Amino acid sequence: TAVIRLADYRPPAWTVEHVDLAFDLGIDRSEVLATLDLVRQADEPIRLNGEGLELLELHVDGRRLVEGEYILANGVLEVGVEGDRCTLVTRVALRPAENTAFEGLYLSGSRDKGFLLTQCEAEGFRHITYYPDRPDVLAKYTVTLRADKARFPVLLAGGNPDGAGDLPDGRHWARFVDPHPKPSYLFALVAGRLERISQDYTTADGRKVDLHIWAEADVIDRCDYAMDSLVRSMRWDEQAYGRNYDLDVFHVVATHDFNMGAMENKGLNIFNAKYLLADPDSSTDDEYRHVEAVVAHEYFHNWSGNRVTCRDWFQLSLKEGLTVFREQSFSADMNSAPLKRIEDVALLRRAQFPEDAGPLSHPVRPSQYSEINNFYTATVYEKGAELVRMIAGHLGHDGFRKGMDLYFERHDGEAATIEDYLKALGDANGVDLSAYLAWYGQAGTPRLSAEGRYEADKHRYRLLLRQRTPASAGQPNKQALPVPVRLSLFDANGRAMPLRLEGESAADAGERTVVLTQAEQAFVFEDIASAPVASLLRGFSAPVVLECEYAPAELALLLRHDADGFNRWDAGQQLAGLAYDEYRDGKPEGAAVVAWASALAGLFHDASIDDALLAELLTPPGEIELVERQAERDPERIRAIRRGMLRALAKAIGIDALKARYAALREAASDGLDAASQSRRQLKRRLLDLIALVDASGAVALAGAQYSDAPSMTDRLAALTTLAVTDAAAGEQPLAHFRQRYDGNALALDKWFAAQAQLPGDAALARVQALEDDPAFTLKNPNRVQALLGTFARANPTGFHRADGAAYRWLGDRLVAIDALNPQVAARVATAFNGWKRLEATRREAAHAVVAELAARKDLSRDLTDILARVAL
Ligand code: DPP
Ligand code: ZN
Repeated sequence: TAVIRLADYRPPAWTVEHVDLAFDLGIDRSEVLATLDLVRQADEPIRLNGEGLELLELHVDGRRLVEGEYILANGVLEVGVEGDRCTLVTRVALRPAENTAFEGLYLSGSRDKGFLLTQCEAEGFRHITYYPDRPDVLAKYTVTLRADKARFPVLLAGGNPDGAGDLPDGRHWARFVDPHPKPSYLFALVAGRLERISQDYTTADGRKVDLHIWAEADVIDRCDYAMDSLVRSMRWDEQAYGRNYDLDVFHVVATHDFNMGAMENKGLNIFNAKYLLADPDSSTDDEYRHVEAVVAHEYFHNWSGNRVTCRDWFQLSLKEGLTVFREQSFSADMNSAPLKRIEDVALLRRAQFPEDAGPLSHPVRPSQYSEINNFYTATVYEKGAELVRMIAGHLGHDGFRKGMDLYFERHDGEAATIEDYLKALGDANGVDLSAYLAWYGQAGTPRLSAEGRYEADKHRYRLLLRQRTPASAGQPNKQALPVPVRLSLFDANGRAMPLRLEGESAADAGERTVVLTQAEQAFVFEDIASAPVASLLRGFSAPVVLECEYAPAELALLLRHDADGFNRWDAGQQLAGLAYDEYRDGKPEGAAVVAWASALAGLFHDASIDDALLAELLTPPGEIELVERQAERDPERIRAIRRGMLRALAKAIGIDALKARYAALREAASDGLDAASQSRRQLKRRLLDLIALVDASGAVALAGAQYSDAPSMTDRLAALTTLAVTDAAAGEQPLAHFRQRYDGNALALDKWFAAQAQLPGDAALARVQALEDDPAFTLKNPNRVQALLGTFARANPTGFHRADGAAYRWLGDRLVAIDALNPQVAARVATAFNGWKRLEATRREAAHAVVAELAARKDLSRDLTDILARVAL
């Protein structure tokens, strides 16, 4: 397969000033008439991308071309023309109902009831018409939709409405004009039977905007929370970044058939229903937060992505990392900031660190790809957001805002690069940020080692920091990066000490940031009265793995006293890691186990700690992160050790105390969405799981009662999971009840599939296979595939990695079947094989056999082939 390289970038030879698209829409067949006003930029023929299109007509400047006057090969239409401008017209036919890959124009739902929609990022527009389908070609769009009025009463496209009316034969039309030049990946249309909810909004700069959220009739009453989130996002972007919305209408549409989470098409966002619909009866608290976050994310793209877009797909993180960071800040403002930080870092460690430690590792700005769809990764998104966060921290709040203002102003209407971004932020502040560029180009998670030495006679504390990034494919030697380390020093009573570096005259208050720029640097703090405990990387100030040899008592001190909520949690995570090591090494009474359990048992009774934070503190690193603490991966053993630790924790707190607290939380329960109610539900769930480890029958009784009278999905699903994990027989009846209660509710059924896909052990594969026979299961729906197959392969280590390799072979078969329908989904599920090399020998061989066999096939999609080729290495 062809490899595309950043180093080969060349500006477009022809740009598009204006494009006029006229669609005649039908489910089996649609036609697209495209009129492109092209402008020459270089002495080359016009080359337009197009895939899977039936070319009906081609005209250049009014003259119809016949075969031989153009070249059509390998997805490119090539036409040689004289002159510097030309008008090129194509008419093509498409087959939406046959499009199971959900890229380009396709049908969501059934033939009788479903609706038509598009997905163009990254390269879907070439499945709609012939076009220079690259993000650095920005054009103004006029779009006319025509369709049968009864079958397609609603016609939507991006931009402002510009007329609509009836046509003969029961058809109608609608036109849209987008005044803002945009790349083709931001084009969208929707046509079908949809209901809407609407709201008026006036921007800070006085524009009146009609907000509409569209969904099918059976779910339209679940869109209110998304509308509320949208309004708050719009207000927040005005206040935090001075960014106003820029069209007269803003549409958001929900679909159950979507490859991604959501899509920021200009003026017409399209959402996977999973991230738009929410109601207490079918959505968990986590899902409410996801809806809020994704609505915000897509809305924020209107500036970070749409008004300023990416020059090429290598720059994807320019919009995604930045927009994730903007969303994280928004969510932190809307909810608890430390909890949001904990959630985001936990995700980074669970998803991005393993990605960056294996064969799929790539820089935040990759230097090459063969299939761009495979680079919508945790590295580009989540690590990319961490890079923006570091830079924002470097500039400070006001400096970052000044920098962002200049970036938006300087590059409005342009396709920009990471260099442009760093330059604008630096110029606005009179600083040079180019050192951060290395973070964008270098793969792998840096290791930061810290060694503190207290010199009692001189009252000095010397902190030696070292960095090292492990070699990765194509990058044997890594350079030193700027690593900001936010830190505090605590005395033995848990008080933060004033900080004065050698050579400075005045001391800072209890926290400051030092920046490591070399491979190794020492920082000497003066006037330190007693041996301190260092709280390092506060707020997770850089995306690194911290290696610091803390004594268990030191971590316990931070866990008790650190005022930084994130670091307090992280001290607990590190201490739990040490406790894990002791368990692994046969020392269940070791110092770390005791320190961890007794510190948490103490905090359990500390009324000043928020319930949700306590729930997080009571959760050690998961089975997937703990892999890092094993030379070879044996999921059964990891799970057994982790459960042993949790049992010790439950015993240290005491079963009576756990039950009493659970009862009190249940007493105080409400179905409200306020933070306190959500926190109570989260802690309740955690306690139920801890109780189950020491008193299984007691937990089953509590969970049974909780399931029966649960006022919300959060409580219901938590109880269901505890029941199914703790006692298979006790889980049967509630699982059957849940299945029936939510029949026809796709998002609730996804949770039912996912909950069972996670049940551990050797029985898991047979259970998943039986679930494939459920009438609600289909390989055609991405959410359903992710719920059952994706959850099993990624979140059920003991089930997926069974020693006989049966689950690997089964998933291999399914990947081939999914790939024939939807390559993007197949490729995503296939990443579950990423860590096969770290498995213990039997499993490793079994996984390798499957991966190697698949990688040798010649009949798979480019998406899946690319993942397999890299994973197999
Ligand atoms: N729709 C995806 C996102 O918003 C890709 N742009 O992240
Ligand atoms: Zn995005």
